[in-house]
Amino acid sequence: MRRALDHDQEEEGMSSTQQDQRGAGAEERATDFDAVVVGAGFSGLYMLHRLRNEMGLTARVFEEGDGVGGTWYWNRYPGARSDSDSYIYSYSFDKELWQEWEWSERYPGQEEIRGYLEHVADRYDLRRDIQLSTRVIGATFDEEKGVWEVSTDAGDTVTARFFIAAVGALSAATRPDIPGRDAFEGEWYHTGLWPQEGVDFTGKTVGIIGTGATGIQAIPLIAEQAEHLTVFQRTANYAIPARNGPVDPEVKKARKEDYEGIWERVRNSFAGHELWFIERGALEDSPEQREREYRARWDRGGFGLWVGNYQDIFANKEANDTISEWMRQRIAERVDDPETAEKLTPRDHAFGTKRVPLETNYYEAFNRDNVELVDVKETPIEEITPTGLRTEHAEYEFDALVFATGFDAMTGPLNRIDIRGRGGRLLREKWAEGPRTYLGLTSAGFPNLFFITGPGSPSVLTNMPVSIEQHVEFVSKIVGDMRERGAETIEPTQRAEDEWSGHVQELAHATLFPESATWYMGANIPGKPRVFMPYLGGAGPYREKCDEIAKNDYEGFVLNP
Ligand code: NA7
Repeated sequence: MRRALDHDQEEEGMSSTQQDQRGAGAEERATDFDAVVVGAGFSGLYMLHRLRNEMGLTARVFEEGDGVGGTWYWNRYPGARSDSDSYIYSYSFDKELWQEWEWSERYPGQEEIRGYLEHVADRYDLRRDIQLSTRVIGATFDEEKGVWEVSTDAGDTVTARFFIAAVGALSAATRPDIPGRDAFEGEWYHTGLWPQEGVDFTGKTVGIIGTGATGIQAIPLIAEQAEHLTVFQRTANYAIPARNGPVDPEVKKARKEDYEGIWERVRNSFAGHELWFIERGALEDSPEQREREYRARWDRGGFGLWVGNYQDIFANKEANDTISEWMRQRIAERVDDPETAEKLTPRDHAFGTKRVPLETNYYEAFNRDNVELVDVKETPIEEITPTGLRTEHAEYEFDALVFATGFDAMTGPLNRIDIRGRGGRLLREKWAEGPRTYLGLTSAGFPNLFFITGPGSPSVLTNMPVSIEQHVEFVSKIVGDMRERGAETIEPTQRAEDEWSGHVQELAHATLFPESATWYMGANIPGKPRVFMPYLGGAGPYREKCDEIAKNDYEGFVLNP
């Protein structure tokens, strides 16, 4: 209630410039804001900048955290770092910002990214339209008025023409429903909801569940601090060396001089990196040639071995076997104990069909005396106890238990909000069998609702800031074009949505991806529909598709009037 009052006072106290910024005809408008944006991470901050600073619209951003940063606000676990190179894990919309900002290492760490986003919030004067510590709990489309009514856990109810979900794809942290989950009496943490003040594991016995991208970053560092660390692994991963470190000043300089070139290449690439597939099939090369290609990428570190590899490794099992087997050999070389090495070796899925983590000393961590690996497929976790955890074969005691168990990806953050479209229909009910979107951006029956990097868009298969900028810019263009033609609402046709959703599945099922149990498939959440969620067509082609749709008078959309 207090926040609602604050908000009213703020409105009354608006300067004339601010009032001018509301755009022509604002006084007649029946909404509190032109747009409500949910989330103040990479997406929400840029969306606000575009809408308010560039287009002169009014917007309010609601953010659950008590600071900006989104993913980089919450994920403060040891080792939290982007797996994309820092020079492109950045905004590109402002050349000066990109030129001025100095990243200290090849990959940006959590604190540095959060600092960068704080800087962005200040630089573009965004904070005054961001309401922190406020979670959006509901958004209902009023069909008569053509506006969204948005409610928050702080008691606000505001109206807006546009409702923009910049909620992130990996922001709904999940703890698996293991029996006794809440019985543990020691400290427990989820990596995606890490305490702001950090955690000191010195002298402690620690258990960690999960060996995804997060667990793989955290385990070597927790191992260095803790007295003893037990790692509970369900699925072994193929992790690639990150090879982090400072970037050669000459390389940095050359990059700074090639702003246009870099972003032209990155935006039109498949995955939003400066990486390109080898234009041959893996089996067209001799084993010696393949070895050279794999080794070069391995030595360079990073995603080159994943999204810059032979073009057929994602679709042809035999081609994929060559890289999967090559990766298994690298693991065997690095882990001293053959039994532990075998446990760490993935044999149940094809390389690259699960998100490939980057690592720094991950495999070596298992050579330490204070680290133990438990394969929970072999010996399932039966129960979490007040003092630790029990598997089929043994009982473990811990001072602290870490859940590196991931997220209800892509749909989770949206389904946690009661989003009601035409006829009061709930989005999560519409999506009961899996997400249905047009372009991963909109959904039929939910006018003026936009998802930034939603299910059905390239998003998580790409370098996120690149996809985020494309979506934010496309949404801005739609909103601008609507203003120009006097349209009040836009929504996709059922047919366009069906065709797009079918296209997303068709592309996925032509590859090996759906055969692996991944969060891309919803397989990490019991009961979640098994539907491949991201769009596999590539960021560059997707961008072209969006541009073409806009040019063709918003083909697949209905604009009203
Ligand atoms: P992930 O990649 O979903 O990893 C979660 C890990 O937790 C993974 O190893 C899971 O095993 C494991 N897990 C989940 N539930 C259980 C249960 N019930 N028992 C044992 N182990 C379990 O999440 P991350 O946070 O690592 O990474 C998310 C994304 O963030 C990442 O892909 C990047 O894009 C950034 P599983 O593999 O499902 O068998």
